[in-house]
Amino acid sequence: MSHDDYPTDNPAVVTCGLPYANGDLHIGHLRTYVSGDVLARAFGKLDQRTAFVSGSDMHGTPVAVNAEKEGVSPREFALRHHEKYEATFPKFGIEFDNYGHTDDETNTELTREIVRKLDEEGYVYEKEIMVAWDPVEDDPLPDRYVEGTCPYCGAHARGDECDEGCGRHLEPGEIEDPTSTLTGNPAEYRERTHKFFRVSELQEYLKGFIDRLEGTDNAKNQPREWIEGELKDWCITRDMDWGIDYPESSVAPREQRDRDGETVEDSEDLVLYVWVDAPIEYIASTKQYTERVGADIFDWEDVWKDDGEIVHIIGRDIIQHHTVFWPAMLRVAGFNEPRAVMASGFVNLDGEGFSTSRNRAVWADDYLVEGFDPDLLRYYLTTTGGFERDVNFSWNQFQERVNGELVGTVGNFVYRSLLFAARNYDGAPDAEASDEVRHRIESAVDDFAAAINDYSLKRLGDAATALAAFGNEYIQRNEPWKLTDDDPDRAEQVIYDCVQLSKALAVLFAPVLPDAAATLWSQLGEDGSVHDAALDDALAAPRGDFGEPNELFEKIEDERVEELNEKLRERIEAATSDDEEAEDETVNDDFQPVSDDRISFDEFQDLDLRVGRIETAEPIEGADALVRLEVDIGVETRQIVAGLKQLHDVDDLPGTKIVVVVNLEKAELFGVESNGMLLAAGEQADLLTTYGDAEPGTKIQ
Ligand code: B3M
Ligand code: ZN
Repeated sequence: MSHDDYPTDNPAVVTCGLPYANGDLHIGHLRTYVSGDVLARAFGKLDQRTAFVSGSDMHGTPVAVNAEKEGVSPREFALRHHEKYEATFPKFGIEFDNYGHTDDETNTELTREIVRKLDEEGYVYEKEIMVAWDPVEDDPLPDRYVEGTCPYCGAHARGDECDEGCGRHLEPGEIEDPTSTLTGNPAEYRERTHKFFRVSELQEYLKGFIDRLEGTDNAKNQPREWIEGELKDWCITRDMDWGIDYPESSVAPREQRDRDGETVEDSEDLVLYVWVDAPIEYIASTKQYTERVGADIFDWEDVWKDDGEIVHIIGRDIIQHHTVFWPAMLRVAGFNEPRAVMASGFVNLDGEGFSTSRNRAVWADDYLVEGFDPDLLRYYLTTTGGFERDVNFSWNQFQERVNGELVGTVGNFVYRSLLFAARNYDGAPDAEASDEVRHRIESAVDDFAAAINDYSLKRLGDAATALAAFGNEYIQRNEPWKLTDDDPDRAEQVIYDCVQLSKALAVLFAPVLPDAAATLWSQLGEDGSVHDAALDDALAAPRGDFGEPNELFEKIEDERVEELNEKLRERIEAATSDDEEAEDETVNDDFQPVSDDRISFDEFQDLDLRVGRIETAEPIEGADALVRLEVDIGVETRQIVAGLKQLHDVDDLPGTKIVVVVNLEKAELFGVESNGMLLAAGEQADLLTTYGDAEPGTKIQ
């Protein structure tokens, strides 16, 4: 089945992945929300009826762990962050039609209803499984309470997600060598009874779904491997008390056994896994919107139960949840399936990942305090790279894009056009648009609509910037300032064209640059709001009178950029030295305790460790972190797969000397054979190398 082009007669819902209500927002987080807002506004331009919704993700261990560290209740902690997010988004022009949260009544009720339905349809069963437990504290260790090794790729992983390696969702009990993230205690496993959703029975449905799915290529391709492989059932309950209770309020039998098989008293609660109730907020938030505006304006059931266009905008690390578990739930519960999933790359800062703990971030609040217009950041995030690609942010690159494109191309064109028009004609001269300009605007409008249908926000922004570049070229080529005396009619014609182009720019830029487009619209003396104007208005006649304009964008000076870079450096240094001081005073409890079990020298000798040199390195397509390396180990060249992509610049790897375990059994990662393992320290995968000039092949002893 292929879908009709936008605009369709059906209502649409554009959603953004729900932010966990557990910390401050930085500009990297804003990428998906800005993108959602741009798409929703662009749909509006096409006259596609749209609701733009999201909400805060209040439950789960990402919130519970941080609340516990702060010593406050998860509800109080999450609500505080929720309120902050709700206030921050509009400051970046991100205007949700509804922004709720997963702990509110609408979502709680809807979640219970949907889970009850899964149960009634026979898609839920109970199973006894071994789950991680802190034996010292006698506490269960669900999801982010535990970390260890991914059983699929060997990377360091969180309890429910291989966030540094293959990106897979991990089921309870799957993680190897688990330790508690709070106490550092090595975990043990205990038997518990949990509820499972029979995702495996939906394999045929999901195969069809993924063929129909639109959006970005990563979201359409990456899940194939999971869907076509062994599709496992999904554990939908957790040993926690923060979350939504399982609808029947208790799961029987509730007893648990300790290691010796003794039954011990059950003091823990069981709630739904956060990934069950989180996406349901997409529906709940739409429902709240309907409750507010009335079903005649927007009916949530039309979209979710009848024919609607559901578009999810998410980070690429949560593709599996949105293309496997979520459509499976929707299917069984009798709801519509998503039409498209757009999965974005991450945002890096000066070439490295953002780091909340190292204060290595440009915080949303900092950006606003610096007094920059949100439009500048929106433009940068939308048009710097394709949606799937990681985008690098640096103040220098930011300056370059703002000064070059927004000030130099867009601002320059409209300012000189409107100034000339105001001074010579008090507004738009009396003329009609030339064929050349009319056709050029028509083709920009076509590009804009095609970009929406291809889910390419970059192309959408580029269509407008290219039109401004044409405007500059047009005014330069026609030199109206030379014509006013000799050929006044021709001068009027040229300037009218420029005013028409400016009006088209206001319409086309409205999704990406909502503030600047609104300013331009009023500079043009147009009635109403540019945000209510349709795409066709790009070609409607400019209204008439207007006075001298102000510049739309302000140039960012070099000194300003130096200042901003300096501030960032100082902040990172301060955070790093705080860390060092803290480490000096106490034993660093970030590290796992050293095991009491010793190995013999013979056992150590079994390990064949060699010096290697990376010859080539290339990212493995579809895998978030994995890189395929060819490594010279003296006696031969080996192919090794390692989780380095997000932590190192892949192009810099060739030539690096490394340490390789050469007698490790072969493994297959993402369908690529790995013949050996390289050694690296810690989460940043700091590569082990040699101090002197030991040649590849040299044995390490
Ligand atoms: N709260 C955030 C994340 O994993 C998570 C998204 C939920 S979307 C339904 O990126
Ligand atoms: Zn993995």
